[in-house]
Amino acid sequence: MKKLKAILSSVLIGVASLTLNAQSSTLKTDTIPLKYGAHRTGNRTDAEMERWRSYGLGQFIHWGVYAIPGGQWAGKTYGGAAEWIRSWSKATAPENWTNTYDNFYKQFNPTSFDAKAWAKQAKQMGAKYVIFTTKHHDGFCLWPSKYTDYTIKNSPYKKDIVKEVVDAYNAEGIDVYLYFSIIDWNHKGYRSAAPKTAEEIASYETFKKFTRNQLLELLKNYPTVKGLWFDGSWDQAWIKEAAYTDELEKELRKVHPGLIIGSRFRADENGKRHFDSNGKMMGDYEQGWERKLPASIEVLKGRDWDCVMTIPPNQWGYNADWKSSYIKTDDDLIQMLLHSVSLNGNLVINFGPDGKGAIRPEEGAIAAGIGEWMQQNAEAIYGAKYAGLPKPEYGYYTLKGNQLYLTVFNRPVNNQLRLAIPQSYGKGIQKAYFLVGGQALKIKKTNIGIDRDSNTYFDVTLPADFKTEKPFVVVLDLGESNGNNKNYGDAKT
Ligand code: FHN
Repeated sequence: MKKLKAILSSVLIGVASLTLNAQSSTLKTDTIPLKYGAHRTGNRTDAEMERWRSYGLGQFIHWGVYAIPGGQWAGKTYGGAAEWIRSWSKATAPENWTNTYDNFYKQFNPTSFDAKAWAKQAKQMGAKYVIFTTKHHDGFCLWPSKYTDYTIKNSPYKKDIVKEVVDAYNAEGIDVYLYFSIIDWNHKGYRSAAPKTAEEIASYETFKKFTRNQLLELLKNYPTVKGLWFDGSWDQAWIKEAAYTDELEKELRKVHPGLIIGSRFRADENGKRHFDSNGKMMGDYEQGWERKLPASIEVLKGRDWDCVMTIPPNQWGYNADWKSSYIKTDDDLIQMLLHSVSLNGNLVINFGPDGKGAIRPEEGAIAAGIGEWMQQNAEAIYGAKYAGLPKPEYGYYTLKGNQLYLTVFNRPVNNQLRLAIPQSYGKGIQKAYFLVGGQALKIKKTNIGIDRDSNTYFDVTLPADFKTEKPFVVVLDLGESNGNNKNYGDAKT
């Protein structure tokens, strides 16, 4: 009998190990061997990345010669995003349009530009980082690049705008990230389709060299920058350059330790962007959240991310016409900010200064509105994270240490914030008070009598005489959960 048992158990062990081997070999064959996949990035734990995670709010600035036409020219209106106006189709554009556009730099003289005033306004808004367009798809460089004549140096303004911006923002304690478009409509070697003939390949090589030179130049000229924000990296020509872009990324990181690069820079050898062929993120954070927000924490799978957001529906550069579309309010943007931070992301709000360098009054008012709110409530934003709780119907939770912040956008008519904390959370609410002013709020643990309910309910009472027209923050001090919400007895059914 003993012998039989031993034989049986060895057979079982054999079957188990066969299954395991089969599983691991499946795993093995499922993982695609990659030379240029996501081998360097994702989930960084260094100080630079921790800092990036704590920003909460950022500013994006799209500025270039496209701000001169501002979405219209010669009595005609361009239908697309104002910073794309150079690509106005021949059929609808003013006569000789491309040539007109390519000569705008000769009149680019932004006499109202004041980098210090921009930086002060951004600081007042509460931005912790700025992403600034060094060159957009048109190829016009706002720094005096040695590698092309199409730069600010050859405009009437002459001075290095990137330097002015970097210095002014750094002086306000704001980190700077440089936006850089891979698409460059001005460079002769640039192309969108992958090169095929020897001539095309040679020409594209000049573009690759140029791009590398410019990137190294930017990092050398502005050593305080924290990261590069790549765009226009979707062309087949660029996608097919996995070996080159992988090497270049390595080089950029080497010359600038701590550099932060999002998932838009390069593709793997199978042409996969953002995520490699094995689904791993190819960058320090997910850079695909443009004018959209994730619906839940699950879709993010633990990845870092930020969302870049326009104020009108889809205009990044200056568009003179803000009348024909919905313009987000400061409350809209504060809500998006809370949405982002509550899911571990940063929100970056875009500004498009005009051709003279002035930030339009509407954007100024929005920045001031957000700033006013941030000055009182930023504690719920900077360094705050996903709270590990389901989203409450009143607004958004953010968490820092043992403090849970509830930013209320939807105030209940009965003034009772009923907060359902799952018992599995392991913590309960001990104290509640307004972030602004610190007034203590009445709090009561409530058994609302739902059978087999896995939540503990806390009713926080808002004073009836409390009036506000803005979202407000209630701080909830967490402590050890003092016992589950005892049911009165589950019914037998
Ligand atoms: O084409 C650009 C657009 O003009 C703008 O710069 C945005 C900003 O994220 N990026 C591109 C579209 O993804």
